Amino acid sequence: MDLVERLDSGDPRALPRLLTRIENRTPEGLAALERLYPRTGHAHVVGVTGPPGSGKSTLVGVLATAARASGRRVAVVAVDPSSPLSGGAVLGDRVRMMGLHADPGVFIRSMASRGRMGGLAPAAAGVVHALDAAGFPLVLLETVGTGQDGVDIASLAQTVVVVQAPGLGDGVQAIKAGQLEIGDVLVVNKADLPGAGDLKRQLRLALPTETGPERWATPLLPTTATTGGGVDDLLAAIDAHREYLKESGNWEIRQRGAARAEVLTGLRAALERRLATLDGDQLNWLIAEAAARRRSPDAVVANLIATLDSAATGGDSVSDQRGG
Ligand SMILES: Nc1nc2c(ncn2[C@@H]2O[C@H](COP(=O)(O)OP(=O)(O)OP(=O)(O)O)[C@@H](O)[C@H]2O)c(=O)[nH]1
Ligand SMILES: [Mg+2]
Repeated sequence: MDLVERLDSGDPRALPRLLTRIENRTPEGLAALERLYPRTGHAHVVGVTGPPGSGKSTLVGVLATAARASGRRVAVVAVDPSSPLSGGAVLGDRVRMMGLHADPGVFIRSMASRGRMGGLAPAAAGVVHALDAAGFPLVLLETVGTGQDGVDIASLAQTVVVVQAPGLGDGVQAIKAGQLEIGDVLVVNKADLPGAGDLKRQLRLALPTETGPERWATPLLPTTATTGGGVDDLLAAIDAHREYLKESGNWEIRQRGAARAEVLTGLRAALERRLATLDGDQLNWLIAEAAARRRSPDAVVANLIATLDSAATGGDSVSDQRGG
């Protein structure tokens, strides 16, 4: 039996092994993903993002507990857990503290972001697809909300929860950085700390005021993740957002957006890999030509496309063009 067959037969060891191969994009992992992909599209993927130390892992742990209480199986994926900045505990530690690890209805996976071939986004997408195909109705995806990867990963989610907390600097920073805009649900965590009320007022002012008949009104919810305070309301808001997406037709729109983002990211990566195989490092040579103002960037792009075209049809224009 291969790993997909073992997954289907209910072997609990199959899923983590499959995910390792998918994350590393081995031929076996990619072939498994091809077979699993038609089964995906059913999970509610919820991105939980926010600055280091805002309490994302703690919140994801109590959310998973609340979702289990409602009878759902839950998968949790933490990307780049425990940033050195915050000294936050890794997700696994939090989950162990909450006793979730003993629950077979909870599956937890941590992914490190550094030193990954081809970037984090394709690896995370593959992991989410596999968990979706494995039948988890709810997938919680923790990411630090800074940098391009954080934004890419948010596009995998149907619902994005943006977590802020007092004491991490100015809430206005997050507003300026555009981090709130990707949020379908905003959370002020650490509601037990002084400053939470002020932060909530600041964020409230930054929220769009006009809400048309069809628009989702972004909720702004206080939580105390360490005690579970406010978490039932947060889960209710997440579930309500799913209902809204389904009823408004936005579920399909988001899925198309996610597929589009994944295809374009993959295309870009494939293009870069192909350019890297051109002999004599033509890409860097042409970039140097553009930097030296001997060719325009547009001309360089046209040249590279022509080279890839002719390579695809078996010709070889590389040395000709370089000579000219
Ligand atoms: N007072 C208070 N502390 C909290 C709350 N939620 C989390 N914390 C604490 O904040 C610290 C960071 O929590 P984490 O859950 O690790 O935060 P994180 O956002 O996952 O951190 P990184 O993954 O490192 O970015 C820990 O010491 C938590 O115990 C809360 O509601 N109130
Ligand atoms: Mg964390």
